[in-house]
Amino acid sequence: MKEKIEEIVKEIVGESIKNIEELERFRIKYLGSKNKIKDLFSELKNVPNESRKEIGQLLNGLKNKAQERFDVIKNELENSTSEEFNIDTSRPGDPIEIGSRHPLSLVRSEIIEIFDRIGFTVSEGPEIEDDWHNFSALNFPPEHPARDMQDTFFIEKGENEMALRTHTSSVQVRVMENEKPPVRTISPGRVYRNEAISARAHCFFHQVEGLYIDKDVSFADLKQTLLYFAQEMFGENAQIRLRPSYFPFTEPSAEVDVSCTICNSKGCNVCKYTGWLEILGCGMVDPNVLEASNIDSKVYSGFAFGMGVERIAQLKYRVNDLRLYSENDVRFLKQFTSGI
Ligand code: 2U9
Repeated sequence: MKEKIEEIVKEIVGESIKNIEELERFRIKYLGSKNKIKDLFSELKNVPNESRKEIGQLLNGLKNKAQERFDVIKNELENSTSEEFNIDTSRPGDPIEIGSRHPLSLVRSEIIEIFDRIGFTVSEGPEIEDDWHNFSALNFPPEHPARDMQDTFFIEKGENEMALRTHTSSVQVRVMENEKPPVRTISPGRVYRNEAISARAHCFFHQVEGLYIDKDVSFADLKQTLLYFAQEMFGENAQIRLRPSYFPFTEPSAEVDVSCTICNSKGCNVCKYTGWLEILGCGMVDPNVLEASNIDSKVYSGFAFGMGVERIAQLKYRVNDLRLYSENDVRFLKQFTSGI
């Protein structure tokens, strides 16, 4: 019996306990309801009378030793600054923060879905473009000011002159070159312009441009498509009005206003008391543009439109400082619900 007690004393002293789990294992082994020392206590009745008292005292000493070691280590672990010792595995985990989608992504997706419902596909293309796809094929004359270094970021000078695209119409030139009409597509994407950055202008922004080419496409088709878009985007009471305008790639061209959704056209500071908000540009594709991509302009006609995603987001979320959309400030970004 004495040997057994000594053996357990050695065991208790020799146990290595480095964390809460190991301490708990120690507690169960030496202090728990079915511990090793209790087993020895139950053997006490078999010990001869004359040595029972002594063995009883030794066993009590053993029990105290186990308790002491437990208390000391528990104290050490509790006061330890090391993370490892203090992990409480029964605590609930840290909540995983779910991010939210960027406001421009939300608006872009909404625009894509609206046009998807009337059969428009999505086309994408390169952000670094050649002169043909960004300018010449779109009927920009050689001396057009948009080709100026003041307006466009050129990348390589000389024979292989390349530039950051100034609109995603360049993507649609590629579609016209590669596909036969009917063409019904929208091109969302980032575009670049050589502008000083301010609340109202940025050197890059996002567009969705649309193109529809088929036999007998009319200006009435264009108007109806844009009215459908405005009502899906801004509500069924939204109205549109078209004002004559000019773009090299469309003829006739128009700028499109939507009735002010903020004041119900009564007049407010957002619509500058006009009741109207400018949201897009549009027009019938200039025959020169169709011919440049080998589409017979006597057989086919088409309409096109373009909008700035930031502009729509400004109206939807009333965020006017364009810089906020690209600064990645989490305090700004987390305010937009992703709908998931
Ligand atoms: C092809 C032919 C014509 C796309 C068009 C606009 C009018 C337009 C602006 C709106 C605000 C650009 O983001 S913005 O600054 N866009 O006003 N875009 S018509 O016309 C095309 C496109 C492709 C082949």
